[in-house]
Amino acid sequence: MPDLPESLSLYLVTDAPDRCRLGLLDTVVAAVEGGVSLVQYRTVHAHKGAAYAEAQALRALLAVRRVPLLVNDHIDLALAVDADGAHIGRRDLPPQAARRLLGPGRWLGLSTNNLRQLEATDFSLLDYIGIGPIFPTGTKRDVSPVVGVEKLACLVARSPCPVVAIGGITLGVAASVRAAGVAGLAVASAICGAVNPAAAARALRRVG
Ligand code: TZP
Ligand code: MG
Repeated sequence: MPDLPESLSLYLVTDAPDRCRLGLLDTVVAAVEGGVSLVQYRTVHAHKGAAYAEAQALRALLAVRRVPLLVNDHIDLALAVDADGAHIGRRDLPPQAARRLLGPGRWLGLSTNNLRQLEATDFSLLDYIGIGPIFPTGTKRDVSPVVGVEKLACLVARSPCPVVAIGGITLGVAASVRAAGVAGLAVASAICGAVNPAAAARALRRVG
């Protein structure tokens, strides 16, 4: 698999299947064809068996394309499908517990919204952080306050590890977000909700 931060460059966060115009798996295949460099499987499934089956299908299709897979929130699912790592938020398992379960060989990312959180972070446990929401988003409920690109640039400058920006990122704002110095753009609806996810990914990939 490629290294971080190269893999972070265009980071696809999977949206709910009914928000993926082509369905989840075909959307991911098209997005990878367009240049997505990593996929985070994010699900709000209450049914863990169904989530496991989806994650396994993603693992299989991404492995042959040599694109890393991360699992959002669920460390058990990440281990069960032999994912490349996991992404956790501030209401998930704490980073120390997540790292203990994942071991040293998988990537771990943590959501971060502000300087207070950044300063309290033990970066020795992490491979990257996700900062957001940069702009308003309709994809996730209960998001933290909007960060904006100026504050993003300040947080990037203070982060000892690579940063992906997330939340409301579309083609129209991609250049301004890249200019903040991030390692990558994390995108859900701008790719999953596109009529042509491959073209949407290709256009985002060309920016920066
Ligand atoms: N975390 C912060 S914003 C967000 C997540 C999972 C949703 C990103 O989705 P979109 O559609 O790219 O705004
Ligand atoms: Mg979470």
